[in-house]
Amino acid sequence: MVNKEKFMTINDVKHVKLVQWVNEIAALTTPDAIVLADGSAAQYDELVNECVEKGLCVRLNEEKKPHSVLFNSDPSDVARVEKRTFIAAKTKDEAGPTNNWIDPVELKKTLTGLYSGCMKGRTMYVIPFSMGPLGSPISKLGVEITDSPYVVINMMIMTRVGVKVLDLLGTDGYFVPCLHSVGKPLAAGETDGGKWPCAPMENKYIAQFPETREIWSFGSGYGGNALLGKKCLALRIASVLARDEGWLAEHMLILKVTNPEGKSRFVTAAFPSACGKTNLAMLIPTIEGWKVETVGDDIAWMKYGADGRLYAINPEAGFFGVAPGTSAKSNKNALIAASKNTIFTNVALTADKDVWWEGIGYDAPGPLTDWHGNEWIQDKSNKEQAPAAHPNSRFTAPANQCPCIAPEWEDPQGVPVSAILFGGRRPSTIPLVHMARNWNHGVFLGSIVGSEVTAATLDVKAGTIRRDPFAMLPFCGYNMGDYFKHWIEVGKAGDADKLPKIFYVNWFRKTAEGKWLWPGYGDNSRVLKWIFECCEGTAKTVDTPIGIMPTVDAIDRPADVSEEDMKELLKVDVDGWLKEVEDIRTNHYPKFGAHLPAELAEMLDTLEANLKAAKN
Ligand code: O2Y
Ligand code: MN
Repeated sequence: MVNKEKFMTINDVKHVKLVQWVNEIAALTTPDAIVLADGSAAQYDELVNECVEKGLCVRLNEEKKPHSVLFNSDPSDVARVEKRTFIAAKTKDEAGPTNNWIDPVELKKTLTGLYSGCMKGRTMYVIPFSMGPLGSPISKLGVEITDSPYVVINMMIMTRVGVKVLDLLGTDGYFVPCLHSVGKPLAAGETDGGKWPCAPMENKYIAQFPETREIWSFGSGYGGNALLGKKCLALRIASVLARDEGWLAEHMLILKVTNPEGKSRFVTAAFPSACGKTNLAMLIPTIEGWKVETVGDDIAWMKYGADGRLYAINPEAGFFGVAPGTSAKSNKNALIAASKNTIFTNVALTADKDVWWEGIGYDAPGPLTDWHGNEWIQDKSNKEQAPAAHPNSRFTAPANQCPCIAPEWEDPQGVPVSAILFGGRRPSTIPLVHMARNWNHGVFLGSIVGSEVTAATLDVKAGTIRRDPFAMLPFCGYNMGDYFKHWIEVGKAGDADKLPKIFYVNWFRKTAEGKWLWPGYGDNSRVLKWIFECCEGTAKTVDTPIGIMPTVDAIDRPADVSEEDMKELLKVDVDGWLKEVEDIRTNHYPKFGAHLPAELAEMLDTLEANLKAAKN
């Protein structure tokens, strides 16, 4: 039991509405105790100790992973649950064609029933948090109520938590209320018995109420479903705030590129989940003299500064990175960031209490305990062997532990953005890089982002493009057609010369035989260099039917990429693009109906006309 005497309590809170809300939720959920998360290291340690004592996590080897723990979740609670995620706007039309919608009144009724008595036998934690540097004009404050100590300690890494946030809130400051429960009340004398508590899938709800700017999450204790500052607030609710207040809340990494002369530029980039955003944000350049540093790996909030440029902040304070595939080769900086003070979830445990996962870069050092808690012995001859770490296993690591964190990463004013990148996994058609002619053309490129479906699933044929506009498909809190319009409006509000240039990149091109054409990882710095030069006005470029492209000698070629490969990577595949136009015209844009901005329909017509002219 957390010793409440040591810490500030809810009775010390001066914010009248906050206290009222806490009391209301306590009356509904009937917890055994209420604890205020004050943000102190002592409270973090006490919560971790409590979890260790209850068998909910394992303390790792103090020499190999100091001050770190490993949690295993329930097998039904391992990732964001998009089918159980709802935008409860007043009308279905406001939620749009890409979101699950439920009437907010109906949903609140259902959830109030589920929340009733749901914290029985548990402690209710009240977490005041800031998304973004404390006091930044771009930051937003939230308060999460949760019955999960796992959520509290993760929020303490991922956001800025505690007394300083209460000071900023004062007696009546605005906060986004975020309500969370794992949905597993305990009967008198019952314990979790060392098992991750959560509710069955049909009772999981990740609900956003855009009109009232509320988040109600029930039944899942995992990641984006439960750490409500991240996807729920910083993207779904923030996208609504951004629309109404004239800024951008985006699923984007932020990085800083510095050239050999010491000039720096900041770049943001949006890729669908699982396209290597964390790796790009932390890449180690393979070109002499260039440097890349990280501001953020997942979310960017961008607002106009007094000088008319767009400034970005990373609203988060940590990385919730996917573990499998993270190795010294793919992302050494992430491994170092997660080498201490880290919470691991669903990775495998070695005999000496270190962590291991598939793609860590070395074989399992003897028998392991897999993420289910069973003994696991690596059998490389068995291609069907179930993985030791869940494919969506995670590390939660403080951002300031990343060796390449940019000195400006917590600048309350944000960093001035020179370039915005969009990309997806496209084995064919989309070239390695091309630049939009102007802002609206860039918005068009963002709106058509997608990845090719590689293996046939029940509902989609292999080879189909699954569109994920702006990589925001699961994260836009309102009608995606209106969101496109908002991007166009933001462009109109700026001075064309000061707006970031927009690029479409594709690291995932393959030959007909399925061989990668581009090595990716650190070699992506070569593309960043061309993008940097475009911003400087010194790049070698050629105007093409699809936009502005590098000449074939404009990008420094890695030793293992032939000139032929480079030509292929930078070719305009006119027939492939005409198919792309057809797919956008028939399958993608019609979804948005009258909400599709005319500017984007015109861009599609222009692209088609350009391609047809090039063909004739
Ligand atoms: O499965 C989850 O709950 C995590 S999803 C996630 C985590 C960190 C960064 N991005 C994502 C994502 O799905 O985009
Ligand atoms: Mn993400």
